[in-house]
Amino acid sequence: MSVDALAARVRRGERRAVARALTLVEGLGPEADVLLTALGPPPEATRRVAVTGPGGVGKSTLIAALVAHLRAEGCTVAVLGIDPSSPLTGGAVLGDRVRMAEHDTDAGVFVRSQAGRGAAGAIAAATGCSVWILAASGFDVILIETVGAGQDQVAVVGVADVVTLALAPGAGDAVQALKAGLMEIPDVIAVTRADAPGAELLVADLRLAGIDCPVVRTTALNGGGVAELWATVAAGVDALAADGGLERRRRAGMADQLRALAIARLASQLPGAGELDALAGEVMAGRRGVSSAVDTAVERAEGPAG
Ligand SMILES: Nc1nc2c(ncn2[C@@H]2O[C@H](COP(=O)(O)OP(=O)(O)OP(=O)(O)O)[C@@H](O)[C@H]2O)c(=O)[nH]1
Ligand SMILES: [Mg+2]
Repeated sequence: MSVDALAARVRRGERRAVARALTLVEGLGPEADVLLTALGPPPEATRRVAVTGPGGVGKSTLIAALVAHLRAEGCTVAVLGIDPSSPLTGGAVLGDRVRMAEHDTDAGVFVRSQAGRGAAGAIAAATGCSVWILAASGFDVILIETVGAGQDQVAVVGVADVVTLALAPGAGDAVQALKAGLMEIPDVIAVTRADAPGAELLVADLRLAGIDCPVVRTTALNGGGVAELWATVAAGVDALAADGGLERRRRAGMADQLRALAIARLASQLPGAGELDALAGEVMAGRRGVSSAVDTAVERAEGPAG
């Protein structure tokens, strides 16, 4: 099938074409560029929402509840799960599939898991391209699940209009990370498992720490707080859209992805360990300075990039 034919089928929202297009862009090769160009800019109205947070806090359960809420409202939804690269949490993929099973036969829901292995920049770029395709195929809402709560998250969440941080009772570490500036302040915080002891303590903790973004308590298992969470998230996107901030934010997210990819490419083009070892020897023997050795390393890196 030609790329133009694939693009046309993606625009009609044909599921198999969407799946194929996603596989294509995950490779980030030249065909991905051709496909995205053929698709053209996707509709702007699609809401792109990240749900991020430490492992096991209830992100997938919350997303399944959001999907149910959105479907009841008549919205179509695509879910993009970024598989954790950590072997410790690698089992989450299957769990996600099981929890989404109730939506399996619903044509208004599309679920895709994406490998999270590789450089943060590459993951973010692949996610950005996937979001582009899902938006082009006409979904009203795209939900992106990512595990993590540190700086490695920043690049991935850059593809979202609104970032929801999910925190469960007992998430003292995450509150510390927020306070210390190790984690970007999200747009919205969902305190998950609000039925469990400690939820009020966590909310109080966040307030004490001076974190002033909206905080919504959710009990995804019975749908509690899910409508309120969606209303808060949607209001966040609408507020951005109203003053032109949405376009700026999406462009900044794209710039972040390009920067991360460029850094990853340059890093991969640096001379190998042997060459660096030889340069180190010259520096240590006093034959040249550190700065000059770095110049040489960078010159050699630039070579293949043309
Ligand atoms: N009591 C209670 N348990 C919940 C709630 N939401 C999720 N859980 C439980 O929390 C556990 C983890 O839920 P997941 O949705 O898989 O969490 P996750 O953040 O997606 O996990 P990873 O993808 O592995 O990081 C499961 O056993 C859920 O049943 C809730 O609202 N209340
Ligand atoms: Mg999950």
